[in-house]
Amino acid sequence: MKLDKATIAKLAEHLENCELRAQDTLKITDEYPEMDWDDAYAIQDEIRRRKVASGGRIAGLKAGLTSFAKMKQMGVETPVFGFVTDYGAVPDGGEVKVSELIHPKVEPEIVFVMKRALKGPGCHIGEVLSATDFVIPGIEVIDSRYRDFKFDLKSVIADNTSAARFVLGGRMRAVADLDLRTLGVVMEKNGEVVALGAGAAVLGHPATAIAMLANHLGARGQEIPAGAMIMSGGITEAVAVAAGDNITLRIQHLGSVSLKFV
Ligand code: OOG
Ligand code: MG
Repeated sequence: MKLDKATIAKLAEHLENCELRAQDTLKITDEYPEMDWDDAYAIQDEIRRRKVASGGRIAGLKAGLTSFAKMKQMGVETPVFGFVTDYGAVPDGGEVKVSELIHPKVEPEIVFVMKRALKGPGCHIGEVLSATDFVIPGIEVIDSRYRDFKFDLKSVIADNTSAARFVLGGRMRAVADLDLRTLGVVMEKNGEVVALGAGAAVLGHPATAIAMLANHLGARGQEIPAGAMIMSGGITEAVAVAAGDNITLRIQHLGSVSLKFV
């Protein structure tokens, strides 16, 4: 760790305020270039602590930057991990108010719900698949607090990996019946196809993202709890949205899920 506790608390408060007020900021490594990975996750943990302390609930976990399309779009090379909150949940077909966000984008994701806890190190996709209760389709709405979505990995980790809103829906399916690598993914904006992919875009197999999360948490003495909902990461590039847009995600065998921006 390169930053002291007071600096971590100050940066967490700043980033959370930017989120709650829908105000952008410059990436924090501009001012604190010495900050390291532990500092970045410590800032994210402090944001999480603040939310729970003020009565919020953690609704799930997320892996991000797990597909080549996303890594290329954002100019980074390593997955990142974060969390989503109760107030981020949007019902299927529901509305997202763009006035509450800075510059939202949507991503198609395969979402895992676990029946058993998972703990690294050494967690592999066999363990992930045997511990998975079901998968469902999800649209993640990301909204980097950094100006023009320009960040480096440490800054985006501190900013809870741009987490903002999410919608889950469609059909829950057991993983034993599916080949998650070849599931076709189609995302539409106002009835037009804007992104296409398959599950293998996420690290060759989306369960790899869940294993990486378990190993990441295991290295810090934590685990994925039983029952956890986990977003495995955008399969395609994220697509910018504005008020008036309708988004529908269809995933082969998993049905569809949608939301509107108002
Ligand atoms: C970081 C969050 C990425 C994903 O699924 O790749 C993410 C960002 O691109 O702003 O959630
Ligand atoms: Mg995502």
